[in-house]
Amino acid sequence: MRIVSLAGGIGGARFLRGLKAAAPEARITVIGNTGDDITLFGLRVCPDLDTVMYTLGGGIDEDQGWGRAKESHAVKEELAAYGVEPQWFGLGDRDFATHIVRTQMLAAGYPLSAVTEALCARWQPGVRLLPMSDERAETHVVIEDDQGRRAIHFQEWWVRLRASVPALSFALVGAEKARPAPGVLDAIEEADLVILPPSNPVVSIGTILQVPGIREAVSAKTVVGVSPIIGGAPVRGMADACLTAIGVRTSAQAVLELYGAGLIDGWLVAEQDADVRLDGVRVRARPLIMHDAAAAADIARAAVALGGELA
Ligand code: GDP
Ligand code: FO1
Ligand code: CA
Ligand code: CA
Repeated sequence: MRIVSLAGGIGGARFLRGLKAAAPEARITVIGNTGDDITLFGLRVCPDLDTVMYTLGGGIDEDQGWGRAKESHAVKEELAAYGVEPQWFGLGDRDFATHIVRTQMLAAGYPLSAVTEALCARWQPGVRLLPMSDERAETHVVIEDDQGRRAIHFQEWWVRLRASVPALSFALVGAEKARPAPGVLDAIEEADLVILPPSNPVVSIGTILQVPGIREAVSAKTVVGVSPIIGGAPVRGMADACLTAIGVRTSAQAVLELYGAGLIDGWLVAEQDADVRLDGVRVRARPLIMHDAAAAADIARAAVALGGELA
């Protein structure tokens, strides 16, 4: 069986760990969000790709959900001692090595997809991890504060401001010129099932779907989604601030309507959201909190089973 999953960071990565356990025989291709990517200190950082790679490869900081386990911060402290900005983004020493390798390979002319494959040769995530695009397309957020109305990088809004200033809108800068990375459209076309994990519907899944051609390719397949919203709130993170910015309520119903019946065939919701419905979509209620790897595997098993019913 061939499964394609779009994925953001923590929610996507934890679900994928469950999917590997639930479908050990499946060939899984992951299309990762690169809208969160940022260049810092001259280094290219790809938070969502790295979160998937480290989580599936056993190198993640489990409590934090991003960055490396057993991390130290000597380089960050030294940069701060020079007064170098930004100081609001916490890159660890071990993580720095990943960004150095990536930046060196990009500078040598390798596309991000080839770089990601090279990094995964070390981590052996057990899935094929593809960036959504080799072209740069970064999410920016329009905000308004005492400095007026301006657009800032998504990471500045998310990490420095903790989404405390309302987002007026999001823009994927470079989206028109972005093409799906090599292998992305073929993987979708060849898939028996496409799964939308419980990733941020706006700045993770929504971003991937903005790469020209990806939404159309996914819509042609059997697609099962897992709600990242339970009982009117995100399980973790600030997805509610992202949904509010695009005029969508924070509910499993509203996220399903955002994706739409044209895209989604099956929708897994938590038991308290069992009343969710949409014509053309089969809704199933299940415990959806990924307390641990076993819980994530149960959710993934339910997603694959629902996909099997709908195929
Ligand atoms: P990020 O890139 O690190 O923000 O991660 P993702 O985009 O992959 O996922 C973030 C989303 O995952 C948030 O909207 C959370 O509500 C959702 N999420 C996190 N943990 C869980 C969980 O255990 N169950 C469900 N259903 N959603 C979760
Ligand atoms: N998230 C934070 O909240 N603070 C950080 O300092 C931070 C650093 C960081 C470094 C590398 C990396 O791969 C991820 C990092 N994240 C950090 C997480 C990440 O930027 C965001 O959670 C996601 O991009 C939002 O989806
Ligand atoms: Ca992300
Ligand atoms: Ca479909």
